[in-house]
Amino acid sequence: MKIYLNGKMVEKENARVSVFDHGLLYGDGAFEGIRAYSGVVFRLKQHIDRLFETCHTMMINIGMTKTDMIKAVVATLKANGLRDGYVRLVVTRGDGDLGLDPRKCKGAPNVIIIADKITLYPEELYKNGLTIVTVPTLRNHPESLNPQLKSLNYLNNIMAKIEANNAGVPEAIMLDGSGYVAECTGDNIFMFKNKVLKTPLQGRLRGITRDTVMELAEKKLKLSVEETWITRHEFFNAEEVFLTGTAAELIPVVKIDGRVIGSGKPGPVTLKLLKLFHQTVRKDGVKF
Ligand code: PXG
Repeated sequence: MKIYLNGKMVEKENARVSVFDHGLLYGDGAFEGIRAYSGVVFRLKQHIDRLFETCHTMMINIGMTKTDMIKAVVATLKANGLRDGYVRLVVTRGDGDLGLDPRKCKGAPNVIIIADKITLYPEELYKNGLTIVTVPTLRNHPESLNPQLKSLNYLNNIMAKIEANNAGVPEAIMLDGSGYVAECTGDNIFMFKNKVLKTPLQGRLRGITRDTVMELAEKKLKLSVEETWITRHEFFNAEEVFLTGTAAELIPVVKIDGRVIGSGKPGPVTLKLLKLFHQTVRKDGVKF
């Protein structure tokens, strides 16, 4: 396996960063999870825009143009002979000392690109739908660490994932500080009821799959789509619920906190959107 590390392709065994890297010491960095389908990197430009926005807010100067970054992602996929795969792009503050002051990271940030095969939820979960629960760990307050930042600080999502594991379910709903549904640990959440598709307005990452699904619902299915504040009660009483994310694509949810959702089976709108999503991923992106 070849890894892109600071402008060079290196073997996995030699792809190493310093123990003084502030991504390791403090979670001081940003990342993206990107997918390639049959030689098309799905919405790569949007992923690179989000990475640059995260780094801009964190005041990390990546030291590369967006075009160079797009080329580097494609080069990594090619170097590994992958037409379909998962790309993890990581930018850390770089090497500093044991203090948290980012000014001590005087060199360039570390830029790492890994391209690998993707691990997915088992097929039966797409057919039968997920059972999920709400966990006690809240999503970050936007003025603490804005969930819009895809930073290397994922500990609260990891705590929520541990709580999901303890409950024996594959994903978990995280609420925001006001008690509204924010998102799941690594996926956005949608509900469908009375011909309206709704998804949380705040407290969540602006997922690229989420944006795509909202566009498909409006343009192709002519649904009205609302970004708004949504409580658990509304999710419990939805006709359909599903999650979106780069890894999961669209996955139906059939039970939340013991309440059956709709018919208890993946709903027609979810299945239509999943089909439309599969049609769009091979067209909408950077070809290589
Ligand atoms: N919410 C959160 C908190 C996420 O981290 C999404 C939603 C979905 O966003 P996209 O842009 O992918 O539609 C994410 C992103 C993994 C992994 O397992 C995936 C994510 C986060 C962390 C790890 O590789 N998903």
